[in-house]
Amino acid sequence: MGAQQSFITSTSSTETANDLWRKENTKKGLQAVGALGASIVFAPAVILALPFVGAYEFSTALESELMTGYPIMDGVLGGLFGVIVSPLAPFYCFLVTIQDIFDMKYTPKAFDEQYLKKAEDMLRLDSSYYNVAVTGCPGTGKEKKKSSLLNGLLGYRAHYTKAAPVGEIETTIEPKGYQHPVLNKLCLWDMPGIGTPRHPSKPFFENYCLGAFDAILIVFDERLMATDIEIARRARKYSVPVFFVKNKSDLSLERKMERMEEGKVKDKWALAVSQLTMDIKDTVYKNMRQFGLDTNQLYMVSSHVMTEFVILLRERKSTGQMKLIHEKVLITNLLDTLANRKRCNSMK
Ligand SMILES: Nc1nc2c(ncn2[C@@H]2O[C@H](COP(=O)(O)OP(=O)(O)O)[C@@H](O)[C@H]2O)c(=O)[nH]1
Ligand SMILES: [Mg+2]
Repeated sequence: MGAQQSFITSTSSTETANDLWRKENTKKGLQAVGALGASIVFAPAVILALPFVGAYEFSTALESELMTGYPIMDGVLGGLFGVIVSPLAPFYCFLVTIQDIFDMKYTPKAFDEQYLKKAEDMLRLDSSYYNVAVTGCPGTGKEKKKSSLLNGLLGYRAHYTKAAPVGEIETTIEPKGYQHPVLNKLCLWDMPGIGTPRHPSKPFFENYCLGAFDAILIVFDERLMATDIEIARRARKYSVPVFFVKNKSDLSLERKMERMEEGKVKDKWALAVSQLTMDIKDTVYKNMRQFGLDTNQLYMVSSHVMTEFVILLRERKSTGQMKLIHEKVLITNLLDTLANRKRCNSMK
């Protein structure tokens, strides 16, 4: 009792959010059974002890707090009180323990100047910028997607000289900040893959001082991994806003459209988007709800579409013809969140 639910940090890179959910619930189940067992085993001792505890507590109260004015009389009352409540005590202990096991309590960390200093020294992070970390569990080779999204947000095509390197093998070794070419107070950080042998998930958040960023984008392809959940939970402790971004939606839509019969569907793209939304609702959205994460911050995008969209915005050309899912809304919400955050921080 009293011990708060702690974060389970020993996740492996192959562990999915579903695995973590099962693992945590099994642990909670076992803890609940343990609490029930302890309540049963200790019930006789608690029942016998409570009248004595009551008598002692009441009789040794400060003189000004005595109810009758006589310690002996108060002791008798305390003893009687103990007799009355003692049968209920084991139930009470059990209920409090259960509540503790199943309640996820998050106490936000207070703003820490030293932590920020550490991030500034280690990453050469300039806290006068809006710093956004682009992270995500690499999963298998096919699930790689982070640096491309970062390039998309910058409006850089893959092989542009200033773009972050992309490729089928892990190309990001150390965190690297990329200043936005238009919004020049915005710096997007390409982070190494979480949970790779080089960067095991446990110290990832702390190693890279993710708590010092202004926002974190957790990029995934088809499913959320346990380490993605860990990052989001830690971010919540540090009050850093998190955006969950399903990337490579163009590929997912293509696969869906290929399966549709020719001539039967009027707008294949719209139908594919609604099918993809359903898929995401069944998987990622469900995981986010299970772990109490803000499902409003779930976006489906394609890096390639994002790149072309940002280029058109930069060139002040019309984007009306583009088939966007959440590319525009992601940018809008990210910028709004960043602006609000700096405004709040400057008021502190
Ligand atoms: N079709 C498509 N391919 C993508 C998308 N995002 C990334 N890729 C491809 O995935 C591969 C690896 O991407 P990268 O960004 O380097 O992954 P990272 O290691 O997670 O940073 C590259 O070949 C990209 O072209 C996307 O939105 N659509
Ligand atoms: Mg990369």
